[in-house]
Amino acid sequence: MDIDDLSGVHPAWLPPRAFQAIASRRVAVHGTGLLVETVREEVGATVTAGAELVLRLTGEAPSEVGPLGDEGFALYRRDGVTVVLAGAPAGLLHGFFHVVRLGEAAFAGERPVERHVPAMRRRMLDHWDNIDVHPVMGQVERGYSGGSIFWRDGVQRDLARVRAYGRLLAATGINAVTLNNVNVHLAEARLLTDRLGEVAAVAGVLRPYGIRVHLSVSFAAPVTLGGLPTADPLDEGVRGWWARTTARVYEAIPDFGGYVVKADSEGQPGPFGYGRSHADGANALADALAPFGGVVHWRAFVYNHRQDWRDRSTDRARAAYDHFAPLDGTFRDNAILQVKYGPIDFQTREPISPVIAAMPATNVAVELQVTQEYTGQQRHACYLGPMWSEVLRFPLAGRVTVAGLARELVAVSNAGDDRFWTGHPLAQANLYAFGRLAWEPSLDPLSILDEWIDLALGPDADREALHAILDDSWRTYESYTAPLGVGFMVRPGHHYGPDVDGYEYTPWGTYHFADREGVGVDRTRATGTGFTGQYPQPWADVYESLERCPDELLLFFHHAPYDHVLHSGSTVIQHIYDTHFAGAERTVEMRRLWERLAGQVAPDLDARVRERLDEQVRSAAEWRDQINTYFFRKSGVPDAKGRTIY
Ligand code: GCW
Repeated sequence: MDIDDLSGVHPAWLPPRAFQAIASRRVAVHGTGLLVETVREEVGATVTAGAELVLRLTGEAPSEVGPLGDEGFALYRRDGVTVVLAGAPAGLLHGFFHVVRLGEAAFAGERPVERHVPAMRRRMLDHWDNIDVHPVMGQVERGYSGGSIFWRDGVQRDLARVRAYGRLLAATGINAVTLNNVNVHLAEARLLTDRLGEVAAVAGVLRPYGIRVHLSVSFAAPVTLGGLPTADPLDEGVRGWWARTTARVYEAIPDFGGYVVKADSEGQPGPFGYGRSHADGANALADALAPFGGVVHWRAFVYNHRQDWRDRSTDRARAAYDHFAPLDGTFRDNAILQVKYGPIDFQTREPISPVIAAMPATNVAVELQVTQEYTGQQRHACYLGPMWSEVLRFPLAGRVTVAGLARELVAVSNAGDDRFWTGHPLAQANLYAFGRLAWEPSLDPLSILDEWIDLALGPDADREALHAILDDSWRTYESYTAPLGVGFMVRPGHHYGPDVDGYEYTPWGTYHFADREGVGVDRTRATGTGFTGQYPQPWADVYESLERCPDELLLFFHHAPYDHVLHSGSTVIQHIYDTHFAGAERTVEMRRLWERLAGQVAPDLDARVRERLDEQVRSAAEWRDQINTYFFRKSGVPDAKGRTIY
């Protein structure tokens, strides 16, 4: 299949079937503007009289509706007419896709006025796409869905696929996309200057869907692209270069979103190289963007990746807080600190990053990972909605949740040029769920899954079987991989499959410290790295205490003896054995459940899911056997149930 030909591409959650309810009705669209035109195009023919669906752009919402802002909409149904009202074109587009999601339900009975306004002002997907194929990371860093939809082998691709992507994203509520990898190589760096035309072309294609384009830029760009002797953020020449370069970007793309920066992180250049703070660095770029209304997303993922494993005083988990919390209040308004949800790195289970609560005077974006780098790489079915929902609802600062503290939600996309978009067809649900949760973090992740099933797989697909496969799949994945929040234990480099000691003696700062007595990282204030002290109460004390610490995070915070009794009543070692046997067994059950979908979904999709589930079953057994054998050999404690451990 030619990948630029959309005919073979799965329609994901926008199949023609999803539009039936609208297509069979008389629709009126009132208003002007690019996004209103998009709605008109989606609707097809519109009428002026006798409409059963009215989509109206109006400055005025009914008095019982509060302000709708730039993107919100109101929906009601009275006297047989369904009405969507919006104050701005983007709101009308989101309202339209909401009606698509509702389907026939949008045209039933009466509906009181509902107000839908996004909780997060920016809902952004970052692509870790490279322009040239990177010798180690490939076309898309941590991409498991084929190639990039933007570039292939150094060249920009036909944009038909990008257009289809924009449409899919708009239908979930996404409004910003960063095109290129945060690890910026020279080819991507040049998107800012002589390759700007490529960015403008993508912006032109995504604009009708209400999506603004952002770029990852290199902090060293004034040197590498501008030929200046320094990239010192306080140097006048450097500031002038950013100002001029940014002005040219806005000449080409007036609604350009802004920059994303990974600085002083895993080898990327940054302000530390010039003896400056990260606020100095972020503010220099923020100042260049401010006249045009742009923003800089400055990543907090700053840590020492050249650590000595023998040194027990350095704790990677502490790094972001240690670097950034003292800078609270010194960032410009248009500088947004982008913080990974956990203190380490997108693990299957981590505590919430304490940075999110530590910077009340800073705009914070929380970053999630839709691409399943550490959660099965789209070979394992792992529905992440429940994890993200748990993260967003977590009361980190008194009663204030993560969703309440974050101004924005960002995630690394899992989409590529694969015919199902996401490699594993069931991983589409993750992309869909991210957009929906970013719009409304209080949504139930299992209802979101229902929406996706309805739209993407249709009414014939066995919903019960799909829920049985996916609802707990994140916890299942957790159960057969690294235990009790300790993280990693993956194969170095590509991060797929088990390798308990793979990172144990490396410089990366991700250790489990298993010995014959116990396992886990002592991050307490009393005897460990003191990381627990970065949390507000009650968490500082809850995590500090071996007794009070939640089971699922025990080994993140404590070096616990194998015979320590968990809240569940099991010991650490027996928990490891039990969960690994049960988790691997569960994947066999998932594989069996999929059989119920035979004949209910397209044959190519069916075949792809089977192939992936087979691999999941194989891989889960490998995880089980390696983890169980490792801990049996370390501890000498046999399985109480006498099962096979090698
Ligand atoms: O999870 C790690 C990945 C890197 C990635 C880095 C980051 C883009 O292994 O591939 O680099 O995080 O978030 O910057």
